Amino acid sequence: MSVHRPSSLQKACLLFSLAVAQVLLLLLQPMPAQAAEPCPASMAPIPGGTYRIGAAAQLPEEQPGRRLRISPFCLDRTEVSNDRFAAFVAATGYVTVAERPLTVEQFPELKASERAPGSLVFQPVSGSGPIEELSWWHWVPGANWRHPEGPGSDMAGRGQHPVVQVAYEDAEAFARWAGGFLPSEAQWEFAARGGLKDRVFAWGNTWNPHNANTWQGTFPRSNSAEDGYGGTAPVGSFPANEYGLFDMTGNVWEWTQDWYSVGHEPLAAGSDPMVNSAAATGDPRDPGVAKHVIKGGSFLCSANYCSRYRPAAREAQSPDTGTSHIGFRLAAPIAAPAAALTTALPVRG
Ligand SMILES: [Ca+2]
Repeated sequence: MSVHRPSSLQKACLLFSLAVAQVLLLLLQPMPAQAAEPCPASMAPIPGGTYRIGAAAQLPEEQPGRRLRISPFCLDRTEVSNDRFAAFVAATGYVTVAERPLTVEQFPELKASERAPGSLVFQPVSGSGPIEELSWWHWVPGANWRHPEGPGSDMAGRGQHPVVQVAYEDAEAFARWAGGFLPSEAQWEFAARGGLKDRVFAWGNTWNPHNANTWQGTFPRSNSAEDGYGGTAPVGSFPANEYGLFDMTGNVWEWTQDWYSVGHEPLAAGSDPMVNSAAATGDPRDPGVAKHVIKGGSFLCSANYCSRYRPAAREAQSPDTGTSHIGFRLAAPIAAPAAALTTALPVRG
């Protein structure tokens, strides 16, 4: 009986067919599901958790409030930069509050010559005499986000610096365009703490001027700029906290949604509270003006005057007033399940 032996050509064809079949099988395999990113690329996932807002042994307005629960959310890794704000303005034609003339309805006491658009600019105090409180702030016609210190200043070389001279409604308009929202004070402070429990600073309990852009020297006269910057710094110039957030301390103050009171009494208990009504809030230094909470301190915060370069620190700001040291960053809902994030990220609060 003869046995058919395959020729070399037949063997080669058989091997080729097997290889093709294997490739086809691989191609037909279902692809493993791609894990959805929890946040947009510019944002860090904040895992959520519980903490007590505020800080004992600090300023009166910071006294500890209730223990709060924060749900996971996303937060911009950096403050919104001039380049990012410029993209918004280019796309929408938006005109900021500081670029609009002052109306008779809003400021009936002003003469026509005093209604030119402008904003508040910090200027160091010279001389050695007594210093009147807040005398370092000057109304400068022509100051706006494109000219942060007035007509003689511009954006050259500052595309990555945080946008300033933005009023609250400017920040809200940007948020509507970009798809996000301004964080609440409770969210902001939780994120600034980076999972560290009851620490004075965003990195621990020991001050380090090289961890944030603040003021070194005697405010408001002399700034040695030991940290490398006398004014704003490009966003992300200093170390991030444990959640990957930059400049939660210093550089510029940041708008939050909450209305300001001295202390946290108006903040309700429970999850993700926010003081979202101006009723029964206020700043005793400026009665009758409802203000928003700003957080984080700025390049103007010094040990001798402000010292508000701490997560618990807070200030009040009139919503219609931008300055040369206030900016913002956005938050957004998180896409990933909370349980997965809690496993992936440190939660120590
Ligand atoms: Ca500085």
